[in-house]
Amino acid sequence: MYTLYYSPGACSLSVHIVLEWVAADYQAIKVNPADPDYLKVNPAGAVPALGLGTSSVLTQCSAILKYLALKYPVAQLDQHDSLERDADLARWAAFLTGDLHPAFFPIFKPERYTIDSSDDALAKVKAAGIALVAKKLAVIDQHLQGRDYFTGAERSYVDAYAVPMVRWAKNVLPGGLSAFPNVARHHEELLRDPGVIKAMTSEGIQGR
Ligand SMILES: N[C@@H](CCC(=O)N[C@@H](CS)C(=O)NCC(=O)O)C(=O)O
Repeated sequence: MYTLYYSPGACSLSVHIVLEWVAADYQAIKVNPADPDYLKVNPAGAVPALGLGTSSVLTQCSAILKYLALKYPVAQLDQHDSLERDADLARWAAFLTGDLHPAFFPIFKPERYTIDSSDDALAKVKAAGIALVAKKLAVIDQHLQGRDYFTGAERSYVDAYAVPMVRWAKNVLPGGLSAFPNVARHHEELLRDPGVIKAMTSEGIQGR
């Protein structure tokens, strides 16, 4: 049995969704990433972590999602039908890990991005993060034009990966997702998915 270590609504939600999509046998444990006991599981102090039921623990969201997708090929979340599709999936996983996710860090943890602890300085850091999130979402919005999912007509693990981040964006951007109609459509579709609903309900978070 797998053990998912998560924080409600964090990027770990994507692993929770994929565990549902592949119908894995798992337990989910809510943690505070800074808790000293959790640091023994993931010394980086971040969720997600996935215990494999052995002594091994996987960390890094994108790596865990890919692991599950490859482990359960029948779920078809990482189809290897062409080199181009492989590269496309890798590209979007990298974009979410390296571009979109870090754009939120200044919003959620502004004190890490300035040594000025005044309210004004922190507000400016947050504002910079909000502008960056909007810039990254615009790239995704353009890509999703005419596509149901990131790699075309069928869902992949990258679609699950986007769920928590788009949910954050909806909450932190002044206009929500109004400037990103394709992202909004994709997100609303995923929010109707039974696996997404189950994962979110189990984390005690609302879809909206
Ligand atoms: N590169 C890591 C980042 C994980 C990460 O930053 N997770 C956030 C939640 S979305 C977290 O646990 N943050 C705790 C902290 O930074 O103190 C991954 O992709 O797994």
